[in-house]
Amino acid sequence: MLTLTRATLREIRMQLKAPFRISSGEVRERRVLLLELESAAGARTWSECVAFQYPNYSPETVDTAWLALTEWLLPRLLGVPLTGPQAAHALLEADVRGHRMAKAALEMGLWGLAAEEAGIPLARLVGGTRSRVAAGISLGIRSEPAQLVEDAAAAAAAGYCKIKLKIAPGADVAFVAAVRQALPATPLMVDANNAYTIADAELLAQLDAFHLVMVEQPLDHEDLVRHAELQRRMRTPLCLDESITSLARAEDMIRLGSGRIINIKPGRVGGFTSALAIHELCIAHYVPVWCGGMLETGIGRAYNIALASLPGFTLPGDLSPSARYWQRDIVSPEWTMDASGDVAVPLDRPGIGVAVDEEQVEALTVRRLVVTADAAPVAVAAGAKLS
Ligand code: OSB
Ligand code: MG
Repeated sequence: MLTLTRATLREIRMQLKAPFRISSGEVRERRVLLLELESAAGARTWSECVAFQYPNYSPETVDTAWLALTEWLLPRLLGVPLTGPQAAHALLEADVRGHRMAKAALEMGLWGLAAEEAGIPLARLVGGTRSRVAAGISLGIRSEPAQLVEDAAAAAAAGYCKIKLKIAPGADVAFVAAVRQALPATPLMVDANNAYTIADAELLAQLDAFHLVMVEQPLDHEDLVRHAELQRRMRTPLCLDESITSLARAEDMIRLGSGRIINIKPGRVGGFTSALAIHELCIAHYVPVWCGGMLETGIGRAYNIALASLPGFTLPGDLSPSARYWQRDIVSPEWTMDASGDVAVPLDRPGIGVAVDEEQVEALTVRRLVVTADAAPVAVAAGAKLS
């Protein structure tokens, strides 16, 4: 039995090495919600919520996740014996709509905790089969094509297996053309983060000329129907990110033909149980998947790397190492990549595979809250009104 007895929520702030721009905004400093979890058996681990400061990627934010975790999610799991981490998903879904990033932070942490308790690597617990995973890089929007070419050339030289270019109206076809000309043979893709509408179909179809591996989430963050129409009008595979928030949405995508590839971010779909189900579905339908990123610290990356070691993750993930975003990461060892663009899956140590630099975390903490099983009955009673 896996019983969560204590959770510590923290918000830390970390400065990115360089501002990261997507179509809906720019991040300079990352506010990150971390969880530290303890079990009745005395195991302890860390997990991370992928929500950003502003609701410009999904409706959730650091502050809504903090609220959801403390008010509704932690109270229903603290002190409750679980047959295993896979039992948490249904409990977190019951009568709480949405808040998937908050749910995922807790649910994934339970997988980390179970791996600690079992004394096995997280990658093994989830069914991973690879010892190395291929890393791609995501390059933010720049004001001039020449700057993007410079970034992309450096990424190719560093060995990245796939280069993703963020695009937006005014920073699209000419930018992609310049990079393709400079790097004729590099696997390239673009990610629009919802910056277009179906009225832009002709412009988007111009991207077919650049032999891209895929075009990620060009249309609305909740859309499936218009993506299906766009996919019919383009040769390049569409990949959905924001629109896939659950197994049901993945089934809808496949049924409607809204895309041919899925970016699985476990933190976006409610956690590992949901991510594993989507992975299975995609294997059954020959839909390639890859693991996306959310500018995580080394804690969040540990979960992504464990997931990416599963057999259906056949495309390089946004798994760039610690030094890509951080002067100093909060894990040791920091995540690194070899010259062929591979990240080693830490199969030589139990749990999430890296140690958390707790002194550093403490120094970066701006708020902290401890919730224990003893305190839970109050909140459980409040929640009980719902059932
Ligand atoms: O859509 O994948 C995205 C960063 C911020 C917001 C959205 C996205 C991204 C990334 C980052 O592409 C990838 C990474 O974490 O390395
Ligand atoms: Mg994306």
